[in-house]
Amino acid sequence: MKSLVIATSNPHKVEEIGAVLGQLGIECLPLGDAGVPEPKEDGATFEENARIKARAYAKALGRTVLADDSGLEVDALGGAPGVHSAYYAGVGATRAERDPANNARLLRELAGVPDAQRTARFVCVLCIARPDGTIVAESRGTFDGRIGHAPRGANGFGYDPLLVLADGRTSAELSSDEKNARSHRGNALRALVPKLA
Ligand code: ITT
Repeated sequence: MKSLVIATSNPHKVEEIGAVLGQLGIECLPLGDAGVPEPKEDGATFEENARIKARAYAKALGRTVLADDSGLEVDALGGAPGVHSAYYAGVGATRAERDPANNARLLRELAGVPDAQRTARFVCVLCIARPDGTIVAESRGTFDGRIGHAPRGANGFGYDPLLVLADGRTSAELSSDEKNARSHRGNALRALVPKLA
């Protein structure tokens, strides 16, 4: 398999997936303006949602595609926002509006929670499906840290400015190469590629 359609509406995912898979010799193609309606992500797990997206886009495009379902699990919140990460605050028409609103809600929910109890992780589940719905490969990766007390850093997207890593930087203070080398998405991609052989 030398090229793959990345079935996501999120340009940051396309960039991160393309950087890692490009180094592994796989060309990544964005959805572009194919006009495929976004499927309803009503699964209870990242795995279910990744399969929903992979199958819907593969069927609509008639091509083998890679889908990514990801989010943030916060231990003090019982794993929330989890599969609801993208729309946690429930407001915002665009990603640029939703991300800061989601971060603000997360900080409100964790007000007064001490550092030791602010453990969290990003989770990424990847799924490759064929147009007939066959799942070709799946993988999962995680990225551990703690939720900070204020956003920090200008790189990345989503909750990156709030995930504080062991070295004290946030995920949004990593370069894209550093993030890809350590992240949930990078780890899931490196676990996926051997399954494609
Ligand atoms: P698609 O469903 O079209 O792929 P999406 O952005 O809506 O795009 P998800 O449903 O998987 O994707 O939601 C993932 C959310 O989790 C995303 O909006 C971010 O808020 C958060 N997230 C996922 N990966 C992240 C990362 O690497 N850094 C920061 N936040 C991340």
